[in-house]
Amino acid sequence: MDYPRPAKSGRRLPQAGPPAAEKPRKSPRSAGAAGHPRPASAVAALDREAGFEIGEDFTRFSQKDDIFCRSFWDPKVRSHRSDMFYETYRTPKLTWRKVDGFTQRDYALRNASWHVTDIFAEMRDGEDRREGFLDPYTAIREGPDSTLPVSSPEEMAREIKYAAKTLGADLVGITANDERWLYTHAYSRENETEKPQEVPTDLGNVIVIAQSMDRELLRTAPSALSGTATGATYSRDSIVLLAIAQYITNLGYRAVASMNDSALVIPLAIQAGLGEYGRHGLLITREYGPRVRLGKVFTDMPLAHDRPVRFGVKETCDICRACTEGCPARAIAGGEPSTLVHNRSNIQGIRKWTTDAEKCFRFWANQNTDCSICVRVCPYNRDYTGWWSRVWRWMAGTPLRRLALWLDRRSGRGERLTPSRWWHAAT
Ligand code: B12
Ligand code: SF4
Ligand code: SF4
Repeated sequence: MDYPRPAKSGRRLPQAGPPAAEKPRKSPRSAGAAGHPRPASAVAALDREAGFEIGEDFTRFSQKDDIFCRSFWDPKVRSHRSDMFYETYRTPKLTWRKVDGFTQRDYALRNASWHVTDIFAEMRDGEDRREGFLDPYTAIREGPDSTLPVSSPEEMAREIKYAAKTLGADLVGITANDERWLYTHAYSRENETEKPQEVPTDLGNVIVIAQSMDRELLRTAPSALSGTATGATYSRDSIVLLAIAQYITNLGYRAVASMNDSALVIPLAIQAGLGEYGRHGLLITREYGPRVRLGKVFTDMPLAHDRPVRFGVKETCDICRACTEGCPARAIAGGEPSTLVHNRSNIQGIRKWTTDAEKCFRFWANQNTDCSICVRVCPYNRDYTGWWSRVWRWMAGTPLRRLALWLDRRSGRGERLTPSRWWHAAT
């Protein structure tokens, strides 16, 4: 398919300082971006607030080792099934399965939902770039020569959040750029090797955004149809991230819009106060539970930072196993947080709940679409516009959480909606 070429105004990313790739991987004590070293005490305090337990053996992660990259270069992960999995996102011959939720119309809608984010991803693939997934976005016009003076980073933070929400972000938080979460290297699909990380090391702040995913579509997981929630939210994320980065650029500051590329976004989102970490390895927000997709904009604009939030998720996960039991691949931890690493697709040296990506991705490849069962079954996955959900969230933040979990199980909230019933609503 002939996707549009890069816009004439497409620019190079702002360059400054040595690329992060040149920095050593072991750097637990210097968590600031290189241009903005933060005192170790400030880093330790933020880690405590965020509930992070990071050991001396902490080692930064290279994107080459995430399971998607491995499914190209690592024969242990790549298979005929994984090639077929990717093929279903492209091929028009989608009628090979008659199972409800995996028919031609389900794949047709899923693939349509990915279309916008795919256009950006494929725009510069001739230059070994897969923007939004392996490389940050470059489709941003040059800014002016002058820079808007910022006298109050607090006011500017309020303003940028207001602007980001106006441009389509559902949730916005701000934190310091943290080298620990930057990938040591990006991944070159063309050469199947590491390539230098592009985010300039002197962009000291990160604006993290969350976009809510469609709850009704996710109720149909596992199905190709439910993948429409994934694709539609990636497409929205791409547009919103680019718009925020363009706004900052128009004010004379530097901004790098990044979706899945460049850095681990969950720890950044936790630091930015968007939510807490759950047993299933995902961010749980107060507003949408785990039903969000995340993105981030790195910038040198002076901005005040948010603080991590706590609303009882850790304590609820301690006694709930809905995701562990619901996962068909048995990929989700059932015990205490630990430093266990299942394989090279997990970051080392952090005590946390960790998912086995090989098992998870094998399930995806076998069923020929992504999976969101762990999001569907999580009791925090609710519609919080309803008063009962808000009462439920309050209960889950108190010693009444066992009762809250029992009520959730009884309600049938996390049960699967058959895809044909989802389609039925259209008629
Ligand atoms: C690769 C990837 C996957 C891979 C494998 C991960 C891997 N180990 O290779 C697989 C296929 C398993 C996967 C599955 C899913 N993913 Co995914 N995934 C990613 C991606 C692109 C990269 C993450 C990565 O490099 N992981 C490799 C290492 C670091 O993994 P790890 O050690 O197991 O660490 C994980 C967590 O523990 C956490 N984490 C990492 N470092 C630290 C540090 C601290 C202190 C803490 C507390 C947590 C934490 O983040 C990692 C997420 O994989 C991120 C986007 C991003 N750039 O962060 C999205 C992302 C994490 N995925 C996302 C989602 C929604 C899913 C799915 C629900 C699928 C779907 N339908 O969208 C499932 C859920 C599976 C699960 N229970 O985890 C969302 C999560 C949103 C949220 N609410 O948190 C993200 C952020 C994408 C996005 N743009 O929103 N994913
Ligand atoms: S996405 Fe599916 S297979 Fe992967 S961890 Fe979640 S429930 Fe398990
Ligand atoms: S399903 Fe239960 S254990 Fe899993 S993340 Fe949600 S609340 Fe925590």
